[in-house]
Amino acid sequence: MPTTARRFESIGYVVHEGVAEITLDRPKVLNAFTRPMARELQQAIRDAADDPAVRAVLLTGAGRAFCAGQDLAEAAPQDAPAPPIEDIVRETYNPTVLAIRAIEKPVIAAVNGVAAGAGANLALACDIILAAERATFIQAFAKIGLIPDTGGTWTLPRLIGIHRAAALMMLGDRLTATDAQAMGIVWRVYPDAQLLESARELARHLAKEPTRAFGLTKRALNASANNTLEAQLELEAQLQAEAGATHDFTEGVQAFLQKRAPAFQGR
Ligand code: T3D
Repeated sequence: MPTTARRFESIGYVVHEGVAEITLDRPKVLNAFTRPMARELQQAIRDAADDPAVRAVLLTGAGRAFCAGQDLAEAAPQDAPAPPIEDIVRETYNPTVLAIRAIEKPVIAAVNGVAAGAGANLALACDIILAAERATFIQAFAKIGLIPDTGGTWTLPRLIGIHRAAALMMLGDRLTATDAQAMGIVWRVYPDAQLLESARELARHLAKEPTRAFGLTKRALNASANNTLEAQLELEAQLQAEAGATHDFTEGVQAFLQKRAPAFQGR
């Protein structure tokens, strides 16, 4: 199967076997976010959304870290006035989180090392989080007098409860991958050397599944945060109508009745 790649400065973007693999690639500063890197990541997610050959997305980091959050040299330059902090949040993090939640394809985070500040909350925005044994998650904002952003105050209390979220956010403790798994943040933990191949395997598996239904599942999960049960039940009925009209539904049922493996096409 052909591999396509797009050139960016601060991220890698490769499409292979239905998977867009995006690599945060500023390893000297632990893949810390600059505005240009965020713009590239947002473009890469748009590319993945628009490309029918892409049916799953994998997000990881180059080198020993996943992402150390905001590049503090950019946020607080020594030789120039600091840019308005809220502009950084609005331009760098908010659109990135919304893009990850909006793309109707599964997004897997392969957290290969430390995920700090916005880097930790970027991982939380993804659909499935895999982690290397060496990975750690740090709500590092407390250490520098900021509040958690990148959607962390929305996702983390929903995942682990408001009190555990508050403790992590106020103490800034390092959470190990196994503790994050025990709390329900991480789906699976792998030995360091096996993480990337395991994540690729999972992404390739998802890319062959009924990915249109996964997109609709994601839409339902996104909406569940604000819906009443009644509204959510009605949304499920509407989305089920869309799923029921797909090739993949017909194929899935036929394959079951004919006792063969289904060949899903994501449509
Ligand atoms: O504008 C705004 O700020 C609003 C947006 C906020 C969003 C946020 O993400 S705020 C939180 C920002 N992130 C942090 O505060 C984390 C800072 N980094 C660390 O605490 C540590 O680096 C880690 C715990 C992540 C890892 O520690 P360690 O000991 O494994 O690595 P290190 O030696 O600290 O870092 C290695 C290099 O990366 C080092 O550079 P050097 O000395 O080799 O030239 C270090 O300065 C650089 N680096 C790490 N994190 C950042 C960074 N450079 C710039 N910005 C970073 N965030």
